[in-house]
Amino acid sequence: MHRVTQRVLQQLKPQLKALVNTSPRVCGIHASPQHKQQPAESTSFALNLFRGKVNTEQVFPYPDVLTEDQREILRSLIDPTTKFFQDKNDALKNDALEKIDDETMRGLCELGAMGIQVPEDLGGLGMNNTQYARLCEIVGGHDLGVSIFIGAHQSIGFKGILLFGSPEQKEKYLPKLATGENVAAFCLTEPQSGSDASSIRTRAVLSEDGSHYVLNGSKIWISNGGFAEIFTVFAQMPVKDEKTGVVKDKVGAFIVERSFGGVTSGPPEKKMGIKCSNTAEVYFEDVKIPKENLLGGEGGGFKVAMNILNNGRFGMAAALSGTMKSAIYKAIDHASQRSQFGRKIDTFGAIQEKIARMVMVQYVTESMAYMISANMDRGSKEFQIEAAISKVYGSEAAWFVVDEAIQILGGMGYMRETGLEKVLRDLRIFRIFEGTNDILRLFVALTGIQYAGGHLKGLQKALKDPISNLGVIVDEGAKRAKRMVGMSSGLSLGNVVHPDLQKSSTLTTAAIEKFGASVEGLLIAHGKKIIEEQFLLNRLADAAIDVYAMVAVLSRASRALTDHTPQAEHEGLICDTFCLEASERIQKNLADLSSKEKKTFYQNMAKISTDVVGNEGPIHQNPLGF
Ligand code: MYA
Repeated sequence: MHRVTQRVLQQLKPQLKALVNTSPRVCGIHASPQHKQQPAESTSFALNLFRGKVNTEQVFPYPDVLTEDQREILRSLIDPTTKFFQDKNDALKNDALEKIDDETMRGLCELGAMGIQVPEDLGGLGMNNTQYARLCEIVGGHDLGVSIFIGAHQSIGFKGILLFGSPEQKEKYLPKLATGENVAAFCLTEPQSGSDASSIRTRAVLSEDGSHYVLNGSKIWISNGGFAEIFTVFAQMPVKDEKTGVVKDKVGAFIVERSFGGVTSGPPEKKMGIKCSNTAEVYFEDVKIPKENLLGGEGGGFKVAMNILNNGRFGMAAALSGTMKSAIYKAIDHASQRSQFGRKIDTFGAIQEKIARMVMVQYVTESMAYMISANMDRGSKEFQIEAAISKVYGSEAAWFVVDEAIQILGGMGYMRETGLEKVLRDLRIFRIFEGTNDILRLFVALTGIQYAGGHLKGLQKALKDPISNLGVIVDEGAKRAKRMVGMSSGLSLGNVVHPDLQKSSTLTTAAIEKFGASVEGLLIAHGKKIIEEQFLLNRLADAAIDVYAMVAVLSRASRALTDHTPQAEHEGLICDTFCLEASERIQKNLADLSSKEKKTFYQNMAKISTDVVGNEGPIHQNPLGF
């Protein structure tokens, strides 16, 4: 073994020791089971990022999964769907009336919009995730309130039946759900249980004769909760551990019909936005659920819930990329018509910077959404980190884009009739529901750290038996030795990125190397205590989001350039411009992880907050002193 490599590994030994006790359970949030001990190699690009590794399988070349037939079917639906939303659905009227009228509901059902992914033999359109994403984009571009109605129904309401249902359950429920004869809702959140989803108190107990469960409890903020007929309900249930015989409560998932009796709903909630969608409390009082309506097995409900949410999140990114596109059209239309100071305002740098940034983040969101949907369609099971990233990125990008569109339109943007005011109100909830962006950032950072930590533990084991593990040790040692002398460890995307984008490619690989080294640095510095370092975890998550964004646009723009599409040059420009800015943000976020000044800053922030909370309000007085 090379001398430098040997020395580096000797230095690393005690640091790796600190990782041995890293608990898999981190702040409630912990990684998937395969990542608990010695994690398997993952195909997820985002997970590997935490090891400073590039796995291009999911990201290069930019995936294209549609067959000619699927493309044709989708094309045939785009015009009628767009026309329906332009001619038949009045988003501002829905917002004012706080409901979707019966005719619009009927129209949506006739379009097949209630069963987009239900197999054709069960009455749906049989679309895959990519086709679904394209339709979500149209809905999101016209009316986010309606998108919640149909999204709560199929993206989460009956998704559990699609993903985990038995053939009998599917046959029984999906046909009426696909046509919209029955509407579905997803019942997880409770008054005491929001982000901490496993702390729900609603309970289901098996009847004495074992024929049914008896469900009691209540749920809040349930989309479609006021009128849904079919509910996917999460509840605690007693489950006996086969090994120990100990009975413990675990979450179960149940298909509940309103017609079972004992199911009631509260009045529609008054909300800031998405007003035409119904949100209500749902109460369950001694509801008798047939035993066969359990989903995902006894105590398997938490996994069902997480998988439903993981599966639906890319749809939100797709819908929001449609929302952003509509807002961009409005902003451009105004900026190119409006003259001030003797010039069209789109010729001013201040407006150009806004428009360019709006277009870039829309491009990023769209690139992520279709990359994830394609991987899901290719059968990948490892997309939860990417899906969470797309939800966080898309919801923040859309807020930014619509806010800037309002700014470009000035006074006009603030007027209700322009329609943007409604969209901004609608958008606010997207950073809160389906997993708050705050909890999803922690989820991304901690799941990734745990995966990387598992592999470092593997390295530590290898160091105990260097002879049998020489290959691993030499590779890892060489990587670290190069890093220590400021050299690249040899990562390259050169063979998959188009030659015109080499500069962005180099920025991306540099960011990935720095990212991997930063994760290792965090683990070595904090060990299992990293779970308490939320100031750091947030910055790490932001860097991960930016790296994934860079890779998504690099891949998409490379494909455009390789295929010589008419838009390729423009896409290359977007890609290079975005990567330049994103790499600067990443460098800053990663530098902040180990900066002494920043440490003081985090401590100050924690103290200000603790002081103010302790004082039950701001401590400083008005400058006048009274
Ligand atoms: S619905 C309500 C949404 N609510 C939430 O999203 C709740 C957020 N909370 C959580 O996700 C969890 O509680 C967190 C962890 C993440 C905080 N994938 O001990 P644990 C596994 C796979 O860490 P906790 C709404 O808003 C984990 O590996 N597995 O868990 C609708 C472990 O497994 P094992 C996961 O601390 C709005 C086990 O679970 C995941 O309790 C309407 C326990 O882990 C995961 N993600 O929680 C929207 N997380 O035990 C309408 C954990 O085997 C739709 N695990 O090791 C709109 C759509 C618009 C588009 C449509 C247009 C048409």
